[in-house]
Amino acid sequence: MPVTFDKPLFIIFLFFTISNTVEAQSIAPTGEHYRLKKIIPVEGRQGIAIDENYYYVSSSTALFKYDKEGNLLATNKDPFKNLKKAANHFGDIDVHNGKIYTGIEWFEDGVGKDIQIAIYDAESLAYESSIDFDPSSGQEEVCGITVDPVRNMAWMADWVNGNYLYRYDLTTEKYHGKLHIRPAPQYQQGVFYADGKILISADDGDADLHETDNLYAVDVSDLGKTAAFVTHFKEMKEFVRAGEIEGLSIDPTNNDLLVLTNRGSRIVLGMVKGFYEGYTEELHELYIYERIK
Ligand SMILES: [Ca+2]
Ligand SMILES: [Ca+2]
Repeated sequence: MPVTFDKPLFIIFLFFTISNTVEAQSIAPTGEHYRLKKIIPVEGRQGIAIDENYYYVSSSTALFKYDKEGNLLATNKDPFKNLKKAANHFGDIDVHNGKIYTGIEWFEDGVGKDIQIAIYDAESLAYESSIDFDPSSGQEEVCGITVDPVRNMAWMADWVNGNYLYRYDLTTEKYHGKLHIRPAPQYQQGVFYADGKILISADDGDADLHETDNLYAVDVSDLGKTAAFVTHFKEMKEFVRAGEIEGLSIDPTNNDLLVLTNRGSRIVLGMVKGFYEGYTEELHELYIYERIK
C-alpha cells in the first residue's frame, strides 16, 4: 500500500524536517569531545563557514569556496568593489539560508572603523547588501560574525575591546543589544552560534613563546540577560606550531568542528610583520575535528 499524507500531517512532517535541519549543528559538552582527523591548507587567513555541501573561507580581502575535500571551486577576489564605505578587512564569517554573512571594516594598525554586516550570495560569492553597525553600541572592531538561525540574529565579536558580543536583528536590520561577557577572552577572533551558545576563538597564546590559543564558550540563550560568564572550552594543543587562531564553525551534516589557524608569520597589532625561523610565508590551515564520545 502506498504511503500517503493528508495535508495537516504533511505540514507537521515538514515542520519537524525543517526543525531538525536547524538543530543539526550542535556543540559538544566539552572540548575533550573532539579528535583531530584532518588538516587541509586553504588560501584565506580569516574565517570559515560551512553549509551542507561546501566550506567557505575568507581572507582579509577575498572569499573562497571549497568542497569538503579541500578543492577550491570559486573565488571572489574583489568583494569590496560595490560597497558604499571603504573596507579592507573581513573577519570570521557564517553562512545561513544560502547567504554568507561577513563583518567588514577598514582595519589599520589595530583599529577598525566603518563596521558593517555585508551579505554575499553563497552560490556565486557575489555581494548583495549591507547592514550598517550602530555606533551607539560602542563596538570598536568586528573580528567575527555568526548567525543564530532560530531567532534570526547576527552576533559580532570585537578584537580591540572584547567585553561585549553585539547582536543585530536580521529581520528589522537593526542593532538589538549587547551581552557583557565575563571574563572577556583576550584577542577574540572567531565566533560560532549553536544550541543557545557561542563558541569564541581567542588568539590568547603568544606565538613567540609557543603558547597555545584557546576556544571559550558563553551561554547566550536568554536575551533578557545583560551579562554572561565565559568558560574555557578547548586548548588548541594540536596546532603544528603556535600561531594565530582565526575563525571556527561546525559542520551541519556531521558536527565536525573546524578551526582556521595561521602559522609561520609574526603578528604585531593584528598585522603580519615578518616570519618565524623555518618559514618564508604564512600557512593557513583548517583543522578538522570529529566529534567523539
Ligand atoms: Ca581574524
Ligand atoms: Ca596565538
